[in-house]
Amino acid sequence: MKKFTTVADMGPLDKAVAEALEVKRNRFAWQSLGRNYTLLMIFFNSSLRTRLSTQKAAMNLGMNVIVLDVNQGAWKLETERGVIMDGDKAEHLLEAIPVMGSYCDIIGVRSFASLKDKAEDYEERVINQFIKYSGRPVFSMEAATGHPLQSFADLITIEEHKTKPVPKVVMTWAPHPRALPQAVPNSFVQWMVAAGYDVTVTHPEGYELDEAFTRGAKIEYDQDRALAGADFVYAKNWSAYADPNYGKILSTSREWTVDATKMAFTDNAYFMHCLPVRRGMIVTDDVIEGPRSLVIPEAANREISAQTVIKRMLESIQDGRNG
Ligand code: AN0
Ligand code: CP
Repeated sequence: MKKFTTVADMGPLDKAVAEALEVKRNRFAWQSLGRNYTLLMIFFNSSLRTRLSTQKAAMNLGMNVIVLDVNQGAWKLETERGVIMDGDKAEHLLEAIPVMGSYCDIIGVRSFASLKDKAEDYEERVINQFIKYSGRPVFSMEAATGHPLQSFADLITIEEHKTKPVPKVVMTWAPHPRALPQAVPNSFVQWMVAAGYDVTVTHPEGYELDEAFTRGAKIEYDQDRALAGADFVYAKNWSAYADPNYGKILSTSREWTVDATKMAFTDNAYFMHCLPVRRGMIVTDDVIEGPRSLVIPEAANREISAQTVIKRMLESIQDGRNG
């Protein structure tokens, strides 16, 4: 595996899940695979889970890990080409990327959408520059339009808990006070459709996602109706995708908050969220603390999804060197 930014990079999902579950059963079986290899994790944005789980995953594989918070201690980076750099940015990404690549073997990048320029966000300019100029395998730790390590962990979690071959998975928009990217919902729907589940997306009008990601899912504007018979409820906020409101908050209605009344429409569904979550906005305390909440095992599976991806990258580096 040379890059990991989307579900297509993963190959067949049944194989990927089987490999992940093998990793989970014995996560220290590949301790010599990563020996003397270095992972560089680059954060343009905050993180708790991705930072810790990915570092742990690399350590399970015997790797060395370097973590860089670009906005804390590094030079401020210019990302646009052709600008006169007479402002506050001391270094260009086009030098910084190959320099960073020279100190490591694999790179993980977290870089959220600006939510200002839709074309730039949906071109995935930042992570694509890392892919192009670093000379290293690159994986997304949430980029502008996707969060595949999260979706892979979500898939593993559903596979561990489902009781039917084709569960009904409902992703519901829920309110949040700040404008959030579409990365998590984009990836989640894409992965769930690719897994062959029965997928419904529900949100207020105006919150339609890019069809490139939702193709194959049902869209239902009535949240109660969408939740009927659900086996898994995945709550998430996102800002508007459709023009002219790209990146804007159109609603903060707490009628969309997932509470016990909403969960009662489901078939005793499990509740999921990628975290971090705002209680009282996205979900009520009783639902997230309840016996059907999977948020903690879901977060724990981030170590497994990351380890599976990094393991595949190490294997292809070594295949290349041996072949
Ligand atoms: C981010 C988002 O919604 O993309 C990260 C989620 C993993 N969430 C926040 O910024 C609160
Ligand atoms: N779910 C997730 O990616 O969390 P962090 O933003 O804390 O990494």
